[in-house]
Amino acid sequence: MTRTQVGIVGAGPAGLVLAHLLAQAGVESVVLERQSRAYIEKRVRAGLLEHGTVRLLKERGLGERMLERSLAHHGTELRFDGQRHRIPYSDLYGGREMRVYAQQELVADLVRLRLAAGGEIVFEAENVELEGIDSEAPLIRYRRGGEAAELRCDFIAGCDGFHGVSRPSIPEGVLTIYNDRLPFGWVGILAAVPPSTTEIIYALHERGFAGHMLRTADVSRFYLQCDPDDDIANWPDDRIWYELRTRLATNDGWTLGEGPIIEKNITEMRSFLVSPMRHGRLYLAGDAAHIVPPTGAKGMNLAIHDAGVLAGAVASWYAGEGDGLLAGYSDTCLRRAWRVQEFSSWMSWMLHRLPEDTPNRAYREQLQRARLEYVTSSPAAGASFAENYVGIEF
Ligand code: FAS
Repeated sequence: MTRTQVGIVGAGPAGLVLAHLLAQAGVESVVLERQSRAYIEKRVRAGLLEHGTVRLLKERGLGERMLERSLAHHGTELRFDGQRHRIPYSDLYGGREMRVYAQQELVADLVRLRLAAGGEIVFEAENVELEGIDSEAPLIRYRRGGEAAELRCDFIAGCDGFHGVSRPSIPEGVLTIYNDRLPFGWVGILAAVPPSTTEIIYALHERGFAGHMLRTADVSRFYLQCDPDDDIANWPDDRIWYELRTRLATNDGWTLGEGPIIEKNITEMRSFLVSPMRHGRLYLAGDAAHIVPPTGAKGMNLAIHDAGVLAGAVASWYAGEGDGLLAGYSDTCLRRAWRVQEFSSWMSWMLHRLPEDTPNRAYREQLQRARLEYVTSSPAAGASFAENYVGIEF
């Protein structure tokens, strides 16, 4: 059996940032990751860093490569009725910018920096099981290379995402679960084609939502609204490009560059959250505790925010300052999580074609239009959008 102060399950943004911040506070941890290093460093997901996330990574010495290679963004474009409406969110929110940087690049940076600093990450840790989470010495059992292993710790951080083992380890009846599956899904597309825009585009079209995100100078990320239970086999490349061209079209002749599609999959749109985000000595962070629809590009940023709060609370406990911050961990994170849930849900319902069977559909479509016109014409509404999109600071 080995021993550490904090056992971290999951080497995603939450787990890796947590490990770094704990080490900087002199707190030891071991990260247990189910997948291989190569797999997690290739897994395509998020791509937009909020202002607060960039600041945290920079201040903690974790952002050098991100600052070199990422693109700074100062506005976004909403499109409807073939018209383009730019929201200059940096001008509307104190000059704060966002940065486009693929999640897998950030994960690779965090792994490399952690290992270089002598941190311990156990890859391909299988059958992770948590025991004694409501005792003062919880235990993590796992297997590695066919050998059984045990990790005794003071705290366990469940950073193992929505499908991890941490949340289910909390006894029945402890958690209040909030769950809202939206009636639309996204076809997520990664294409080897330079972006046809310098800023992210969100478009509402009568055929459905389309998004033109960016990743690098030669790779672009796109999203197309689809039925949540659709099958990617129904989306051959030529249909994808037809729908993107049609839904993103403008009246001023803007054209979309096309190229080979390197990856495509279907993501459901869900809002999910549990409260409290802890039980005994187990603390949940990131997707293990909450999922937001990707419309607002919030999931990864919220995960990193949780890690920052948890690292501060654990470090304060070890510094002999009592367990006040640990006791307040869940409420602090949930306050932000609910703000992010509300914004992501509001943005999703504003930008997606309403399903045919939506009750009172024609009326709700008018509400959608009124929201779009308000947020693209009123400086006050634009400023509120900017504050939420770039990352609200409580
Ligand atoms: P993660 O899921 O990233 O990491 C959890 C880690 O735990 C994984 O490495 C996993 O392998 C590991 N794990 C799981 N079970 C384990 C076990 N039993 N034992 C050990 N390890 C285990 N967010 C955005 O902001 N913008 C986007 O555009 C966006 N697009 C997305 C597209 C897709 C297809 C998906 C699935 C998500 C997307 N997200 C997006 C959300 C996503 O980025 C998450 O919010 C983010 O990864 C959360 O980070 P973590 O909480 O660290 O969880």
